[in-house]
Amino acid sequence: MENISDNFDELIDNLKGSLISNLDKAFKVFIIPHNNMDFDALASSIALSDICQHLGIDNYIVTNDKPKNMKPSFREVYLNLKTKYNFINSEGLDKIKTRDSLFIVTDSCVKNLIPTPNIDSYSDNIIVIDHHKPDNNIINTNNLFISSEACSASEILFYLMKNMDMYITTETAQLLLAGVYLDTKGLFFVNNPSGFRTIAKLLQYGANLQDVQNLFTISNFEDDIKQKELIINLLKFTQFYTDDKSMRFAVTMNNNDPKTVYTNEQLAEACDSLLQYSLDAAFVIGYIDSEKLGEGHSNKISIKARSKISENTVDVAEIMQLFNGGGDTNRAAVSIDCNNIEKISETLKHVIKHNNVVADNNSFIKKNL
Ligand SMILES: [Mn+2]
Repeated sequence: MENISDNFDELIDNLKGSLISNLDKAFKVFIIPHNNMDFDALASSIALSDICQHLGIDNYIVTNDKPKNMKPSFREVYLNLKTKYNFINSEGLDKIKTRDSLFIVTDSCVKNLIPTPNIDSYSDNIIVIDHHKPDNNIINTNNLFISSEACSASEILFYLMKNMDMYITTETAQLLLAGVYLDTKGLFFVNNPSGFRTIAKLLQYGANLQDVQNLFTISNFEDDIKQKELIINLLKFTQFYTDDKSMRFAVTMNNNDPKTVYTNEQLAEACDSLLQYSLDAAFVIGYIDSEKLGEGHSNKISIKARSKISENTVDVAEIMQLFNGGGDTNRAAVSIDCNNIEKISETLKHVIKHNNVVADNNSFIKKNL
Protein backbone atom coordinates (compact mmCIF):
# COMPACT_ATOMS: atom_id res chain seq x y z
CA MET A 1 0.00 0.00 0.00
CA GLU A 2 1.15 3.57 -0.58
CA ASN A 3 -0.68 5.06 2.35
CA ILE A 4 0.03 7.63 5.00
CA SER A 5 2.96 5.98 6.79
CA ASP A 6 4.21 2.56 7.90
CA ASN A 7 2.39 3.01 11.20
CA PHE A 8 -0.81 3.88 9.44
CA ASP A 9 -0.52 0.88 7.11
CA GLU A 10 -0.04 -1.35 10.13
CA LEU A 11 -3.10 0.17 11.83
CA ILE A 12 -5.21 -0.49 8.72
CA ASP A 13 -3.93 -4.09 8.52
CA ASN A 14 -4.70 -4.70 12.20
CA LEU A 15 -8.09 -3.02 11.92
CA LYS A 16 -8.96 -5.19 8.94
CA GLY A 17 -7.91 -8.35 10.84
CA SER A 18 -9.87 -7.41 13.95
CA LEU A 19 -12.92 -6.35 11.94
CA ILE A 20 -13.03 -9.54 9.90
CA SER A 21 -12.60 -11.86 12.88
CA ASN A 22 -15.21 -9.95 14.94
CA LEU A 23 -17.68 -9.71 12.06
CA ASP A 24 -17.33 -13.46 11.65
CA LYS A 25 -18.76 -13.99 15.16
CA ALA A 26 -21.40 -11.27 15.09
CA PHE A 27 -25.03 -11.64 14.06
CA LYS A 28 -25.76 -7.96 14.33
CA VAL A 29 -23.53 -4.93 14.03
CA PHE A 30 -24.25 -1.58 15.65
CA ILE A 31 -22.33 1.34 14.18
CA ILE A 32 -22.03 4.22 16.61
CA PRO A 33 -20.97 7.70 15.47
CA HIS A 34 -20.58 10.51 18.02
CA ASN A 35 -23.54 12.67 19.07
CA ASN A 36 -24.26 15.71 16.90
CA MET A 37 -23.01 13.86 13.87
CA ASP A 38 -20.97 15.76 11.33
CA PHE A 39 -20.00 14.69 7.83
CA ASP A 40 -17.01 12.73 9.12
CA ALA A 41 -19.08 10.75 11.63
CA LEU A 42 -21.83 10.16 9.09
CA ALA A 43 -19.51 9.23 6.21
CA SER A 44 -17.45 6.80 8.26
CA SER A 45 -20.69 5.18 9.56
CA ILE A 46 -22.00 4.77 6.02
CA ALA A 47 -18.70 3.24 4.90
CA LEU A 48 -18.86 0.76 7.80
CA SER A 49 -22.43 -0.08 6.87
CA ASP A 50 -21.28 -0.68 3.27
CA ILE A 51 -18.66 -3.12 4.57
CA CYS A 52 -21.26 -5.03 6.65
CA GLN A 53 -23.69 -4.98 3.75
CA HIS A 54 -21.01 -6.38 1.46
CA LEU A 55 -20.45 -9.24 3.90
CA GLY A 56 -24.20 -9.80 4.33
CA ILE A 57 -24.36 -8.83 8.02
CA ASP A 58 -27.35 -7.13 9.65
CA ASN A 59 -26.23 -3.64 10.60
CA TYR A 60 -27.63 -0.49 12.18
CA ILE A 61 -26.33 3.04 12.63
CA VAL A 62 -27.23 4.32 16.09
CA THR A 63 -27.93 8.01 16.64
CA ASN A 64 -30.24 10.11 18.80
CA ASP A 65 -29.69 13.21 16.67
CA LYS A 66 -32.85 15.03 15.64
CA PRO A 67 -33.10 16.21 12.01
CA LYS A 68 -34.61 19.53 13.17
CA ASN A 69 -31.33 20.36 14.91
CA MET A 70 -29.18 19.62 11.86
CA LYS A 71 -27.82 22.21 9.43
CA PRO A 72 -30.02 22.24 6.30
CA SER A 73 -27.48 20.75 3.87
CA PHE A 74 -26.48 18.05 6.35
CA ARG A 75 -30.14 17.28 7.10
CA GLU A 76 -30.87 16.79 3.43
CA VAL A 77 -28.00 14.31 3.04
CA TYR A 78 -28.98 12.50 6.26
CA LEU A 79 -32.67 12.17 5.35
CA ASN A 80 -31.72 10.81 1.95
CA LEU A 81 -29.36 8.23 3.49
CA LYS A 82 -32.07 7.28 6.00
CA THR A 83 -34.09 5.81 3.15
CA LYS A 84 -31.21 3.48 2.20
CA TYR A 85 -29.50 2.63 5.49
CA ASN A 86 -30.84 1.39 8.85
CA PHE A 87 -30.71 4.25 11.32
CA ILE A 88 -32.05 3.55 14.83
CA ASN A 89 -31.89 5.42 18.13
CA SER A 90 -30.45 4.12 21.40
CA GLU A 91 -33.91 2.93 22.54
CA GLY A 92 -34.20 0.86 19.38
CA LEU A 93 -30.74 -0.52 20.03
CA ASP A 94 -31.73 -1.62 23.55
CA LYS A 95 -34.59 -3.63 22.10
CA ILE A 96 -32.58 -5.62 19.56
CA LYS A 97 -29.05 -5.89 20.92
CA THR A 98 -27.78 -9.30 22.01
CA ARG A 99 -24.62 -10.47 23.78
CA ASP A 100 -23.05 -11.48 20.49
CA SER A 101 -23.64 -8.14 18.78
CA LEU A 102 -20.61 -6.22 17.56
CA PHE A 103 -20.37 -2.52 18.37
CA ILE A 104 -18.22 -0.30 16.15
CA VAL A 105 -17.69 3.24 17.39
CA THR A 106 -16.47 5.71 14.79
CA ASP A 107 -15.10 9.27 14.90
CA SER A 108 -15.00 9.18 18.69
CA CYS A 109 -13.24 7.06 21.28
CA VAL A 110 -14.87 8.34 24.46
CA LYS A 111 -18.06 7.22 26.21
CA ASN A 112 -19.39 10.68 27.03
CA LEU A 113 -19.73 11.76 23.40
CA ILE A 114 -21.66 8.80 21.99
CA PRO A 115 -25.38 7.87 22.17
CA THR A 116 -24.54 4.73 24.19
CA PRO A 117 -22.51 5.93 27.21
CA ASN A 118 -22.97 2.49 28.86
CA ILE A 119 -21.31 0.74 25.94
CA ASP A 120 -18.80 -1.06 28.19
CA SER A 121 -21.61 -3.05 29.79
CA TYR A 122 -23.25 -4.04 26.48
CA SER A 123 -20.68 -6.26 24.94
CA ASP A 124 -17.12 -7.50 24.95
CA ASN A 125 -17.13 -6.99 21.23
CA ILE A 126 -16.33 -3.35 20.68
CA ILE A 127 -14.15 -1.86 17.96
CA VAL A 128 -13.21 1.81 18.09
CA ILE A 129 -12.06 3.71 15.00
CA ASP A 130 -10.96 7.29 15.56
CA HIS A 131 -8.49 10.05 14.86
CA HIS A 132 -8.92 12.03 18.11
CA LYS A 133 -6.68 11.86 21.14
CA PRO A 134 -8.28 9.78 23.89
CA ASP A 135 -8.89 11.07 27.42
CA ASN A 136 -9.98 9.30 30.61
CA ASN A 137 -13.48 8.63 29.26
CA ILE A 138 -11.95 6.27 26.71
CA ILE A 139 -14.05 3.23 25.79
CA ASN A 140 -12.83 0.04 27.43
CA THR A 141 -11.78 -2.36 24.67
CA ASN A 142 -8.66 -3.99 23.30
CA ASN A 143 -9.74 -3.11 19.78
CA LEU A 144 -8.74 0.53 19.70
CA PHE A 145 -7.75 1.78 16.27
CA ILE A 146 -6.84 5.40 16.77
CA SER A 147 -4.58 7.21 14.34
CA SER A 148 -3.73 10.83 14.95
CA GLU A 149 -1.93 10.75 11.60
CA ALA A 150 -5.26 10.47 9.81
CA CYS A 151 -7.06 13.76 9.28
CA SER A 152 -10.46 12.13 9.70
CA ALA A 153 -12.28 8.87 10.39
CA SER A 154 -13.32 9.04 6.73
CA GLU A 155 -9.69 8.74 5.67
CA ILE A 156 -9.24 5.62 7.85
CA LEU A 157 -12.40 4.06 6.39
CA PHE A 158 -11.32 4.85 2.85
CA TYR A 159 -8.02 2.98 3.26
CA LEU A 160 -9.76 0.16 5.11
CA MET A 161 -12.20 -0.34 2.24
CA LYS A 162 -9.37 -0.20 -0.29
CA ASN A 163 -7.36 -2.71 1.73
CA MET A 164 -10.40 -5.02 1.83
CA ASP A 165 -10.66 -4.70 -1.97
CA MET A 166 -14.16 -3.40 -1.57
CA TYR A 167 -16.11 -1.63 -4.24
CA ILE A 168 -16.59 1.99 -3.17
CA THR A 169 -19.70 3.61 -4.61
CA THR A 170 -19.58 7.16 -5.94
CA GLU A 171 -21.99 8.19 -3.19
CA THR A 172 -19.79 6.78 -0.44
CA ALA A 173 -16.64 8.31 -2.01
CA GLN A 174 -18.47 11.64 -2.08
CA LEU A 175 -19.44 11.34 1.59
CA LEU A 176 -15.90 10.35 2.59
CA LEU A 177 -14.56 13.41 0.76
CA ALA A 178 -17.11 15.55 2.64
CA GLY A 179 -15.78 13.99 5.87
CA VAL A 180 -12.19 14.83 4.95
CA TYR A 181 -13.23 18.32 3.81
CA LEU A 182 -15.05 19.06 7.07
CA ASP A 183 -12.37 17.75 9.40
CA THR A 184 -9.63 19.65 7.60
CA LYS A 185 -11.65 22.90 7.58
CA GLY A 186 -11.96 22.95 3.81
CA LEU A 187 -8.59 21.23 3.29
CA PHE A 188 -6.87 24.01 5.30
CA PHE A 189 -5.56 21.45 7.81
CA VAL A 190 -4.26 18.92 5.27
CA ASN A 191 -0.73 18.75 6.62
CA ASN A 192 1.06 16.14 4.55
CA PRO A 193 1.33 14.94 0.95
CA SER A 194 -0.59 11.78 1.79
CA GLY A 195 -3.62 13.87 2.77
CA PHE A 196 -3.69 15.27 -0.75
CA ARG A 197 -3.16 11.79 -2.18
CA THR A 198 -6.23 10.61 -0.26
CA ILE A 199 -8.26 13.45 -1.75
CA ALA A 200 -6.95 12.70 -5.25
CA LYS A 201 -7.91 9.03 -4.86
CA LEU A 202 -11.40 9.90 -3.64
CA LEU A 203 -11.80 12.09 -6.72
CA GLN A 204 -10.80 9.09 -8.84
CA TYR A 205 -13.59 7.12 -7.17
CA GLY A 206 -16.07 9.67 -8.46
CA ALA A 207 -16.23 12.17 -5.60
CA ASN A 208 -16.65 15.75 -6.77
CA LEU A 209 -14.98 18.56 -4.85
CA GLN A 210 -17.37 21.22 -6.12
CA ASP A 211 -20.38 19.20 -4.92
CA VAL A 212 -18.71 18.77 -1.55
CA GLN A 213 -18.03 22.51 -1.33
CA ASN A 214 -21.68 23.14 -2.18
CA LEU A 215 -22.67 21.05 0.85
CA PHE A 216 -21.08 23.74 2.97
CA THR A 217 -22.89 26.63 1.28
CA ILE A 218 -24.53 28.92 3.82
CA SER A 219 -28.28 29.14 3.32
CA ASN A 220 -29.28 31.97 5.66
CA PHE A 221 -27.53 35.23 4.73
CA GLU A 222 -28.95 37.48 7.51
CA ASP A 223 -28.26 34.97 10.24
CA ASP A 224 -24.73 34.35 9.01
CA ILE A 225 -23.88 38.06 8.88
CA LYS A 226 -25.14 38.44 12.45
CA GLN A 227 -22.95 35.53 13.55
CA LYS A 228 -19.93 37.00 11.79
CA GLU A 229 -20.51 40.40 13.44
CA LEU A 230 -20.71 38.77 16.85
CA ILE A 231 -17.47 36.88 16.22
CA ILE A 232 -15.63 40.00 14.95
CA ASN A 233 -16.78 41.89 18.04
CA LEU A 234 -15.39 39.14 20.24
CA LEU A 235 -12.10 38.99 18.32
CA LYS A 236 -11.54 42.71 18.94
CA PHE A 237 -10.62 41.81 22.52
CA THR A 238 -7.75 39.54 21.47
CA GLN A 239 -4.48 40.01 23.31
CA PHE A 240 -1.13 38.66 22.17
CA TYR A 241 1.61 37.13 24.31
CA THR A 242 5.05 35.75 23.57
CA ASP A 243 6.52 33.03 25.76
CA ASP A 244 10.18 32.48 26.65
CA LYS A 245 10.63 30.35 23.51
CA SER A 246 9.29 33.15 21.27
CA MET A 247 6.02 31.34 20.62
CA ARG A 248 3.19 33.78 19.93
CA PHE A 249 -0.14 33.16 21.62
CA ALA A 250 -3.48 34.91 21.29
CA VAL A 251 -6.06 34.91 24.07
CA THR A 252 -9.55 36.25 23.46
CA MET A 253 -12.36 36.92 25.91
CA ASN A 254 -15.07 39.56 25.95
CA ASN A 255 -13.56 42.01 28.48
CA ASN A 256 -16.24 44.58 27.86
CA ASP A 257 -19.13 42.31 28.79
CA PRO A 258 -17.55 39.16 30.27
CA LYS A 259 -20.93 37.63 31.16
CA THR A 260 -21.93 37.32 27.48
CA VAL A 261 -23.05 33.78 26.70
CA TYR A 262 -21.85 32.27 23.41
CA THR A 263 -22.50 29.00 21.67
CA ASN A 264 -19.75 26.41 21.36
CA GLU A 265 -19.79 26.94 17.60
CA GLN A 266 -19.28 30.70 17.92
CA LEU A 267 -16.28 30.28 20.20
CA ALA A 268 -14.84 27.58 17.94
CA GLU A 269 -15.26 29.71 14.85
CA ALA A 270 -13.63 32.71 16.54
CA CYS A 271 -10.69 30.50 17.52
CA ASP A 272 -10.37 28.97 14.04
CA SER A 273 -10.28 32.39 12.42
CA LEU A 274 -7.42 33.55 14.66
CA LEU A 275 -5.15 31.01 12.96
CA GLN A 276 -5.15 33.21 9.85
CA TYR A 277 -2.91 35.63 11.71
CA SER A 278 0.74 35.45 12.57
CA LEU A 279 0.75 33.42 15.77
CA ASP A 280 1.45 29.88 16.99
CA ALA A 281 -1.62 29.16 19.11
CA ALA A 282 -4.96 30.78 19.87
CA PHE A 283 -7.37 30.47 22.78
CA VAL A 284 -10.91 31.82 23.00
CA ILE A 285 -12.71 31.85 26.34
CA GLY A 286 -16.40 32.49 26.94
CA TYR A 287 -19.47 31.48 28.88
CA ILE A 288 -21.63 28.85 27.25
CA ASP A 289 -25.16 27.80 28.11
CA SER A 290 -25.38 25.28 30.90
CA GLU A 291 -27.45 22.33 29.74
CA LYS A 292 -28.65 21.76 33.30
CA LEU A 293 -29.92 25.26 33.95
CA GLY A 294 -31.03 26.25 30.48
CA GLU A 295 -30.21 29.33 28.48
CA GLY A 296 -28.64 32.40 29.93
CA HIS A 297 -27.09 30.84 33.05
CA SER A 298 -23.48 31.81 33.06
CA ASN A 299 -21.86 29.13 35.14
CA LYS A 300 -20.14 27.14 32.46
CA ILE A 301 -17.03 28.41 30.71
CA SER A 302 -15.52 26.99 27.58
CA ILE A 303 -12.00 27.39 26.25
CA LYS A 304 -11.33 26.63 22.60
CA ALA A 305 -7.71 26.11 21.63
CA ARG A 306 -6.07 25.92 18.22
CA SER A 307 -2.49 25.81 17.05
CA LYS A 308 -0.74 25.96 13.72
CA ILE A 309 0.81 22.86 12.25
CA SER A 310 4.56 23.35 12.28
CA GLU A 311 7.73 21.56 13.29
CA ASN A 312 7.53 22.85 16.85
CA THR A 313 3.78 22.99 16.99
CA VAL A 314 2.12 23.86 20.30
CA ASP A 315 0.27 20.80 21.63
CA VAL A 316 -2.99 22.47 22.67
CA ALA A 317 -4.47 19.11 23.73
CA GLU A 318 -1.76 18.93 26.40
CA ILE A 319 -2.71 22.40 27.63
CA MET A 320 -6.45 21.62 27.63
CA GLN A 321 -5.78 18.36 29.51
CA LEU A 322 -4.39 20.44 32.36
CA PHE A 323 -7.93 21.80 32.68
CA ASN A 324 -9.42 18.27 32.30
CA GLY A 325 -10.28 18.88 28.66
CA GLY A 326 -8.87 17.25 25.57
CA GLY A 327 -8.68 17.09 21.82
CA ASP A 328 -6.00 16.84 19.18
CA THR A 329 -2.55 18.41 18.99
CA ASN A 330 -3.86 21.33 16.93
CA ARG A 331 -7.50 21.52 18.03
CA ALA A 332 -8.70 21.04 21.57
CA ALA A 333 -11.19 22.40 24.09
CA VAL A 334 -12.53 22.18 27.59
CA SER A 335 -15.69 23.24 29.39
CA ILE A 336 -15.42 24.10 33.06
CA ASP A 337 -18.15 24.55 35.70
CA CYS A 338 -17.18 27.94 37.03
CA ASN A 339 -18.58 31.46 37.20
CA ASN A 340 -15.34 33.39 37.28
CA ILE A 341 -14.11 33.88 33.76
CA GLU A 342 -11.35 36.29 34.81
CA LYS A 343 -9.81 33.58 36.98
CA ILE A 344 -9.89 31.06 34.12
CA SER A 345 -8.35 33.60 31.78
CA GLU A 346 -5.54 34.48 34.23
CA THR A 347 -4.83 30.79 34.86
CA LEU A 348 -4.69 30.09 31.14
CA LYS A 349 -2.32 32.99 30.54
CA HIS A 350 -0.04 31.75 33.30
CA VAL A 351 -0.06 28.27 31.79
CA ILE A 352 0.79 29.36 28.26
CA LYS A 353 3.56 31.70 29.41
CA HIS A 354 5.11 28.74 31.25
CA ASN A 355 4.11 26.25 28.59
CA ASN A 356 7.28 24.22 28.95
CA VAL A 357 7.07 23.74 32.71
CA VAL A 358 4.38 21.11 33.03
CA ALA A 359 4.93 20.25 36.70
CA ASP A 360 4.74 23.89 37.70
CA ASN A 361 1.52 24.32 35.72
CA ASN A 362 -0.09 21.28 37.30
CA SER A 363 0.36 22.64 40.79
CA PHE A 364 -0.61 26.15 39.68
CA ILE A 365 -3.90 24.89 38.28
CA LYS A 366 -4.64 22.83 41.38
CA LYS A 367 -4.19 25.92 43.50
CA ASN A 368 -6.31 28.15 41.27
CA LEU A 369 -9.24 26.09 40.01
MN1 LIG B 1 -13.80 13.40 12.67
